[in-house]
Amino acid sequence: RKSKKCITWDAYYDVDDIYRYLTKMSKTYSKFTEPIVGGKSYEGRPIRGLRINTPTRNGETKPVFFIESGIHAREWIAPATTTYFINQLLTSADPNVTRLRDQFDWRIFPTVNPDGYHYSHTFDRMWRKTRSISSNGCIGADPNRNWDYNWGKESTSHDPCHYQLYCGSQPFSEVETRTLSSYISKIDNLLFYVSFHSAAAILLLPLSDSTEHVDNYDDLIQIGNASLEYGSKVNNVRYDSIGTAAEILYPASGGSMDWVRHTFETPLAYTYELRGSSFHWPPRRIPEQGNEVVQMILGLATEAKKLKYY
Ligand code: ING
Ligand code: ZN
Repeated sequence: RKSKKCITWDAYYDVDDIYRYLTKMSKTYSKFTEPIVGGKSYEGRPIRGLRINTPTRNGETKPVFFIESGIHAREWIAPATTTYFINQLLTSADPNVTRLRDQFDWRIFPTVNPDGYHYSHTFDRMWRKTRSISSNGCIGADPNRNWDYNWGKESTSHDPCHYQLYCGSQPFSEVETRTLSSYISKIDNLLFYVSFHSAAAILLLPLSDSTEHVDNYDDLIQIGNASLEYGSKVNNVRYDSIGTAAEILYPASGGSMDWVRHTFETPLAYTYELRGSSFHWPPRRIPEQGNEVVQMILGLATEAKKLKYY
């Protein structure tokens, strides 16, 4: 049975409602948006997204800003803030936000693990993984351990029955990561890759499984700090820290951000862990984090421009 709810950011919505919202916005703003499909899921759902790309005067191409959320099913605040962010990009009259909208070719995918997300809404609130069935009958792999860079090493399990961290039978064993990675491979001019998780209130940089720093680490820190500074002004809350996962959280291999950074040398790749505790965040307070995310992304773009990344 399909629900028919309109998204209003005072509740959490299942994937059908989110997809209907994306379709609606692509029609309302058809002059400069289009529905995009980044791949598909084990149970056959599309990974739907929205491209926002306002026309330029001379038809020149813009750097791509890619956003992905919901790779972990139970982290509901992530898709909620991503759709909130889309809504602000499309409807805000704030000149900072309209300028932000016009500067990039946006590819935004709120729920890249749609099966898991749906399952967390209907059967198990704490579900994290995909819903693929292993040969031994256990269900799901962690889609943020399944990408083909240093696969299967840190903070990972090779046991298909592990509730959280099973990395899959091989790199890209999951159709969601395989198809989404293929979509990403076809993007030219990818400047920003941002992934939203919850709920540690930290900002992570690549690479996640080593304490060695990438060549533009200092820039990543400077741009990331600007982002957190912008965000902190919204509600007077500051994220706890910024750095690589290996240094400020735990070393972890096989995540999307690291594969993108390593494979394409994408200059600016980040993972935000939004706020909350135990993946719970009161639904009526979604706009609070949504507005924070708008400012944090604006901070990223502003500082990156200062450092001449675009
Ligand atoms: N945290 C992330 C996780 O996948 C992370 C942290 C991000 C690790 C990026 C590696 C790469 O474990 C949550 N909350 O899922
Ligand atoms: Zn997560």
